[in-house]
Amino acid sequence: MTLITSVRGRIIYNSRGQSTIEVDISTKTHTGRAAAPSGASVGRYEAAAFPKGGARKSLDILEDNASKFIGIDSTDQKAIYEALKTIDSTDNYSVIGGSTAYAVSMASAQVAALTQDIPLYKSIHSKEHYKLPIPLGNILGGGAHAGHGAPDIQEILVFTLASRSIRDVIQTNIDVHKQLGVLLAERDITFTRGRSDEGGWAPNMNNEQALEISARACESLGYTLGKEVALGVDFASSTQYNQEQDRYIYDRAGFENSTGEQIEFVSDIIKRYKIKYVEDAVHEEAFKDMSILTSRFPDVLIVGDDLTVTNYTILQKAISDKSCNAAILKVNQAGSLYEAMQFADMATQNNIKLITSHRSGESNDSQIAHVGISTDSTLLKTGILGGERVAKLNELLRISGNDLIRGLGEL
Ligand code: 2PG
Ligand code: MG
Repeated sequence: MTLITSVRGRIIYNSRGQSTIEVDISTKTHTGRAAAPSGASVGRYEAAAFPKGGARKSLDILEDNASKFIGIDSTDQKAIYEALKTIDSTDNYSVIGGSTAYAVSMASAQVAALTQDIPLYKSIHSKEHYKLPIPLGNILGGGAHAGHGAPDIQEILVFTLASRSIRDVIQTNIDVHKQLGVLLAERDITFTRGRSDEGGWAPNMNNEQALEISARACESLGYTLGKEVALGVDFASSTQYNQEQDRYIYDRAGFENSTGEQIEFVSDIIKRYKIKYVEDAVHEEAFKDMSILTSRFPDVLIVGDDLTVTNYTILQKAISDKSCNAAILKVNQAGSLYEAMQFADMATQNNIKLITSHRSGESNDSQIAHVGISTDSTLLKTGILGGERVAKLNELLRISGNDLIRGLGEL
């Protein structure tokens, strides 16, 4: 039976050494477990990770209210969401914390799958055919994910446009990352092989140099940019945006952009490096500015992350403003899995491609690989190296051995 019989939480560490919440949820026969990830570049309107009082306070509230989940059917994510709402009626989980909402709902989805003896992706969303998302690798990190001296832009990413298997795709991303490491070491004998939070290299260089050497890494492996492989960029522009001055300030590179200049700056990078994926190219409230890029580059994934924060209502605004043609799906931005799935449905109905994503502070869990499959996500954004990043990639490999799944997702 899939009814919940117990809920237990604890505080553990994430990949950055910060405290986070892990929850075990049991049925009579099985236990599901999930730990919440956390971001460094956090959108203003995403669920609050923790209440005032941090992880300890969040756990205390969960323990006081554990009985509210007992007897709920673990397959019923709506009921889990409603139980969370009886504890916290705020619209950003500022009472119980989005981390606890995440861990409770994901652990319950996990135990539902285990108890029914079906894969998690099927338990999250039952349908006839499933496609695997294409892994989006992080080859070079800066911004809020790396130290002083690294580029201002947060992530340079790589993904394949023409591969035969999920193993090929993962291997290609790893090869490009490795080749980039070789080129960085050749260029600078003081390069320490330091890496950013998600495993991409964190070299001492500016944006232009970082883009140029990343392009060279792909080309020196024999790839034509925009053909077999493509580069992507997560500008995480809210990190650079200064609201008072209404300017984007690039400290490392030593320049500032007005809104118009930012749009031309991004456009120029897209053209020069044949970029196919651009995330948060302008700040998180610049819906109209994003729409300029979306109409200018119909063949590029123009992606909202801090812009759309896995929030159903905000996505509606982005859709009506035509701000993006793709959106990041991070369950912990929404809080519960139920809300994240509402967001995914709305995106799909409106032709917005989905990119299921990790956070820069991660656990070793692999549930997001299943979320990516169940939501028919085009890409799975999950860093590159480090146990917590590879955990998600390895899960895709395990699943791809399953006869029920064929083919790669198409862009
Ligand atoms: C992002 C994410 C993941 P963070 O901005 O897309 O790469 O970073 O988890 O720090 O918000
Ligand atoms: Mg982002």
